Parts: sequence; C-alpha cells; structure tokens
Amino acid sequence: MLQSDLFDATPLTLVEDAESGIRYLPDVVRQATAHAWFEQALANVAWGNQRRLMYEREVDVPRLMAHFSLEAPDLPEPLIAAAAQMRMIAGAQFNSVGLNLYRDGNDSVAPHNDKTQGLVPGAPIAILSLGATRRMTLRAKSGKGRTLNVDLHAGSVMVMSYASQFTHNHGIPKMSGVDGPRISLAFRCFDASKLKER
Ligand SMILES: O=C(O)CCC(=O)C(=O)O
Repeated sequence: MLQSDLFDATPLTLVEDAESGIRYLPDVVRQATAHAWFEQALANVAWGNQRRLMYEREVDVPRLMAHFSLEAPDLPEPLIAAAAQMRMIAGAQFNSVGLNLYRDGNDSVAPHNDKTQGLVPGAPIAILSLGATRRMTLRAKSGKGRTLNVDLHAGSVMVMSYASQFTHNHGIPKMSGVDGPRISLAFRCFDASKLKER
C-alpha cells in the first residue's frame, strides 16, 4: 500500500465504551482508490442472494452478500490491499471480510448487532464504505438517548468495538434519493476454528 493512499482522517466518536467505542473515520481511503475497489468488487465478486424466514414466510434478504477468509491463498488483490489498510487503521488482525451490496435505496439491513459468537472477544469490527453514500442508524439497545444518523461516504470507515455489539444496534434503512449502489466491507476477527466454518 502506498502511504499516499492514507489521508489524515479526523475521527468522530459516536459512542464511548471501555474498548474503542464506535468511531466514524472519514476519508480513510482516497476517492480514486475507493472508486477502483468499488468497480472491481461490483464486477468480480460472486454476489449471493440469501433467504430468511420472516413471519413464517421465506423472503429475500434485501441486499446481496459475499464472504472471504482473508487467509485464502487466492484472495483478490483489492481485498489484500483493503485488509492491510483496515488492520492498520483499527489495530486489529482481521481475518474475515463480509461484503454487502446495496443495489439501490430499497436495499437495507434492519437494526441489529453483529453476532459475537465466534468473534475474538475485544477485537473491533471495521466497515469500509464504497460507492453511494448511505445512512447508518445507531441506537442504544436500552432505548435511552436518540438515534444517531451517520452518512457513510465512500472511503470512510466505521469502527465498532466488540463491546458495542452488546449495547448498540446499527442498521442501514431503505431510503429515497440514493445515488446508485453501495458496497460495504465488514472486516472481523474470527476465532481461527470458527473461521473455517464460515
Ligand atoms: O453496510 C453496512 O454499513 C452495515 C453492514 C452490517 O451491518 C453487517 O454486515 O452486519
């Protein structure tokens, strides 16, 4: 990775906790690089459609997904470069990346916390945004405080602590006026034995 691929991003702390909290880091990846990674992922990733049960009916998950072990010998080059940058930014030895493709403003993910089962306790999760800007909602599970809305721009990274998965939900709501597709790359640290099961 070239040093010039990094900008001096000023972090915005959205949630504080005993670990690193939830932080929004704008302009981590320069725009030209973010654009190139977006185009490569859109064209080359084998995007999958998942189904889930909702009120006893099987429905499509409203976004496409893919997953890579970062230890795969044939990991595509942009993911090698992105993982190196995310490891440096978040100070974590990520070994897994989950990709989400939001095709338009109708695609979404409901408020949730990341499943912690299989994750290395204390290791953060870093979400890199590419493509169109989408809004993330952050809300305390306790119901206290207001919902935080954060616009996730291309090249930005949201770093969420392991601890915050127990206290806060995050989601990407459907939205009108979205300017094209968005791809998010969620970097996680799995326990080595669990990584094989993914
Ligand atoms: O697309 C995003 O920014 C959020 C993704 C997410 O919540 C997840 O992968 O669990």
